[in-house]
Amino acid sequence: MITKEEFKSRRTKVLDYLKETGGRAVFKSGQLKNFSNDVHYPFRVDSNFYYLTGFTEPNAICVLDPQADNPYSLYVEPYDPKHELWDGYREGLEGAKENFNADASYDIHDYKEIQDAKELEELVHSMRSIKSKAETEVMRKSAAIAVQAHRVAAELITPGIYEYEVEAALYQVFRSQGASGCAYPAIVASGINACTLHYIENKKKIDKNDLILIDAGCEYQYYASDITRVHHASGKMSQAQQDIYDLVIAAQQAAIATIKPGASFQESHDAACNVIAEGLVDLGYMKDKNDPEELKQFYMHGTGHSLGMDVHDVGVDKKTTKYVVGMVTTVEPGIYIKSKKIGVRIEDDVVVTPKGSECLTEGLEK
Ligand SMILES: [Mn+2]
Repeated sequence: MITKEEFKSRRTKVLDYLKETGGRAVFKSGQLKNFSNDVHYPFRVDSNFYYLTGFTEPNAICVLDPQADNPYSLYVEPYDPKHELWDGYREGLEGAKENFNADASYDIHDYKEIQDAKELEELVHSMRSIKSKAETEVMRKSAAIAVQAHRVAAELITPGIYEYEVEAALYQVFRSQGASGCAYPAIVASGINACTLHYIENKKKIDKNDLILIDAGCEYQYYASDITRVHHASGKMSQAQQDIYDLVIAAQQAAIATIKPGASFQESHDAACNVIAEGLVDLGYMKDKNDPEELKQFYMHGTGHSLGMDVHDVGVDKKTTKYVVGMVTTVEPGIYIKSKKIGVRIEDDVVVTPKGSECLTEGLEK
């Protein structure tokens, strides 16, 4: 759990920055989106807004202004008994002050657009890229729920069931363990579907010879987990499938071994690429292990991305960023061979520690 004090210390950092550079900043929680008629999509608060306030209602605005009498103002929907009957409780102006530490609170309908507001996205993103102890603990829980879901899904897999049945089992675990749901649409891709990187239709019947790629994670207290595993429908891989699987595992190990403070995202990617290229040459799929274009036919995505409140989290440039203690990254090499209906990706979530790294999804069978 993130404490009120931690939310406050984040705001203090932004206010200190504004003290030095001048101006004021505005953050918005976001708007409800219509689904049909009077029904809305489930609301999910803007990550930057939540990061600074802990407030999760739609149509709210946070103003940070170190020159003002009240440096932290929250504009919110007022408490409304009629709204409470239909759509639930609102904190209102009182709750904004009492429960969310606002120095002042106002009716959102009285808000006038601040024209000279500063764009502090870069600052907040860089703050978000380094996770505190409390954030790491929340992410550990998010990861633990996802690990459990992947175990249940693995048990379920058998020839003849549909991909969506596996998806439903994942979701069942997410919700029953207190996660709000999926951190991103779950991928349950059997056979050739695994070669479509973001396949989310999940509607095919699983064939007895299929590999099944499951890429799924949950959102727990606004923090994501992101795990990929690959299973065989009947439990016994063909030689070709096994060769590719083993190669991806080796690439992942090589990439994880590079992670430590000061090393770069690019170094991890290069390590995975080297293992995969060499292996694919040995297996006869590639001719030249030093030809990046040839490699891209089989491995066309990055080896990892920052993970946090957003599944593809902010504050990291994969080409230039160096690891810092507290960063969390996925490590997810893959190989895709359409002609053989083989798609393998293995993904774990790793936090950078002073000595190297710690895997938050450790222990989930590969
Ligand atoms: Mn991922």
